Amino acid sequence: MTQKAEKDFSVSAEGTSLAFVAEKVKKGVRLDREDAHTLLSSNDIHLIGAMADYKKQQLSGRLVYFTVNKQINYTNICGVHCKVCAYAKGKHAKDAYTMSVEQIISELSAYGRELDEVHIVGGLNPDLKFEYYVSMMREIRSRFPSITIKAFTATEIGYFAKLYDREIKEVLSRLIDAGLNTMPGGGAELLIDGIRSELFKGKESKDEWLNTHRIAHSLGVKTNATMLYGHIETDDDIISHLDQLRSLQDETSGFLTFVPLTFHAANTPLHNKVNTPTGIRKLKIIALSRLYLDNFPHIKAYWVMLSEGITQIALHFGADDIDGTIGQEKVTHAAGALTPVGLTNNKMISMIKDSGYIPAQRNGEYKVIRIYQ
Ligand code: V47
Repeated sequence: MTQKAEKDFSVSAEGTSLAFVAEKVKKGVRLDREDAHTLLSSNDIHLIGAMADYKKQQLSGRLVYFTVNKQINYTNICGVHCKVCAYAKGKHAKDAYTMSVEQIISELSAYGRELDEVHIVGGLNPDLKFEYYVSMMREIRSRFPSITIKAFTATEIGYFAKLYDREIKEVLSRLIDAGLNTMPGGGAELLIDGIRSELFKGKESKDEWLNTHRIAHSLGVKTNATMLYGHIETDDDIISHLDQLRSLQDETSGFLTFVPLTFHAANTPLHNKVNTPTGIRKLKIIALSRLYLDNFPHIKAYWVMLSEGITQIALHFGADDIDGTIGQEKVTHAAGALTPVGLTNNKMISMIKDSGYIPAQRNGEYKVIRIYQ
């Protein structure tokens, strides 16, 4: 839905390269890589925010979306040792676990009928059978018929295909038949093979990650895409990442939301070896995402990784979604996140209202459940 932005923005820095980018934004001209570099290297934070907010309001008006959701991490056992991860365990570790399908149902049942979405993701555990995942989908669907099941990153789907010797299309089709609705955007990390082999050894290549999303889109499954930043990447790597996602979206229109993820280094091999992004850097990344990914309907400010305060400001820098209540977040908290592990519905609503926007409660496919005027 394209709407007219409520207000235009004025350009304070006439004649600069950022003013040139601003003119393109006003005219609706697609940004190129050089424009993206200009945005990332500029300190005119007010103009960057105004541009991104203008674009956001063209796409979502004054609505900001949130969902009442629960994250389920069904296992922390993982055969791959990503250097960014503090969550994965070897199978003999004393705190290694795998949830049974009954345990998953019982965790969800504790939330009654209130949940709009369940977000399921886990480690690459070689000891689980494919039937475990199928029955997980089937049981959740039968017990919670109207919930959106957002499950399994492209990394997990690719792993299932290899482990169980099936085509990706077949893996996805079985899971869809059993109840899967959408896929989360995890595992994208940075779509740069050099970075993948340095930090994410053993994970799929960037083209494999993209191709799994291509196949999901061809089966009618909408997906998200993430980007993990704040480790060893350059600005050019970030722009390449966005560029590849924009091209795939031109081809399939299957992405719903882009989710920039801020790296947390505690308890990982990169602890004390990287510079944590500053607040301004986080806001520039959100704004760049909104402006560059002109074909993505939504940009998510993930409060768990940004902090609640920066999330509210991010709503003025192009984000139109703050994810959900979550229940109990584990992956980022294992890596030192200081945010709460979950938030209440009322907190979500007040964060959005206090930022001057209108909260829209949604399910995982962006069907609006309630607007809080
Ligand atoms: O894929 C791992 C990242 C992702 C760390 O699709 C880390 O709506 C920061 O994908 N510091 C999982 N990040 C989370 C994710 C996600 C979250 C919220 C919404 C959606 C969505 C997706 O977390 C992993 C990895 O890229 N991650 N370790 C860390 N130390």
